[in-house]
Amino acid sequence: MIQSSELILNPDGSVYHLNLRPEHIANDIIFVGDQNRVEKITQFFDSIEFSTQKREFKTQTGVYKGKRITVMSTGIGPDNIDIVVNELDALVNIDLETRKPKENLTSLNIIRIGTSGSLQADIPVDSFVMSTFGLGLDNMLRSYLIDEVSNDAIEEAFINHTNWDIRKGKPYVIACSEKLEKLIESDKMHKGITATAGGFYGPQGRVLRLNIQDEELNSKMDNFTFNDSRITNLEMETAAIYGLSALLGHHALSLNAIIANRATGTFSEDPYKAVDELIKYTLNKLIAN
Ligand code: R1P
Repeated sequence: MIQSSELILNPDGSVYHLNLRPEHIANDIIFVGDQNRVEKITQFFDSIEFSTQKREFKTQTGVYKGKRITVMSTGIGPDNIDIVVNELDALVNIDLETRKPKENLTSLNIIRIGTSGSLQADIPVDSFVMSTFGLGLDNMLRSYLIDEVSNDAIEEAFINHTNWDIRKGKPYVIACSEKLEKLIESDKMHKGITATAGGFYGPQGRVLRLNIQDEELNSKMDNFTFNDSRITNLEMETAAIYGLSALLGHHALSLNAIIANRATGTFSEDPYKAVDELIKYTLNKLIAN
């Protein structure tokens, strides 16, 4: 039995941070970072059956062209992903009455619709990137036993290529769900490795008033290749989503609208339009499932 200090439930039986009970979520779940993006998606729904919000975690469940979908905001960063994915998994795979893991486990389909900065000059602002792998620079996942889901070969190649200072923790690499990749892919999508940082400024190579440990890291990342894959973009959630999903048995795929190009120093003139296009693209691919 999982103690109440370990799996915290609210008085109404909902999980502690997400404020959700099992009946509130669909099997297909879209993650966004920004809580204001939730309604940018559900505005296209035929109906909405449930809405809630606690802190940055806003959730709406409804139906889009006959398919029940949950949309939720994760806020920013891998630490929030630890909360969101563990609590979602508890909703489907732990009996909240007996506080015991269920015998028959459920696999959720999790798709992130995010924004991100491109590291490649030829992946321009307003384009879309699908993450074939998440490269975690953030360490969150290292609290779990990850050897069975992480890709050692890419990890080692990246560590050697960048001369990574291991005092920052050891990068980890996790693949996307092949099932969701096949469902969502098209010529519109760039594909590649998405690097996930544990912060926005120093951890992504931005220098304002503080010196950073490796000023060359972004340029070393943009010329890293492994078996024809390269690092396309840098954001703050993908590797953590892939890692926890793989460990818990869920399918995950991360899509990002490129709103900044770090290689050329450009920013989208209309980032909302790019995100909107990615939302419509993803919803229509999802209903083909
Ligand atoms: C940083 O501004 C945030 O934007 C990006 C990063 O991953 C980080 O969460 O994604 P979202 O727009 O999906 O939040």
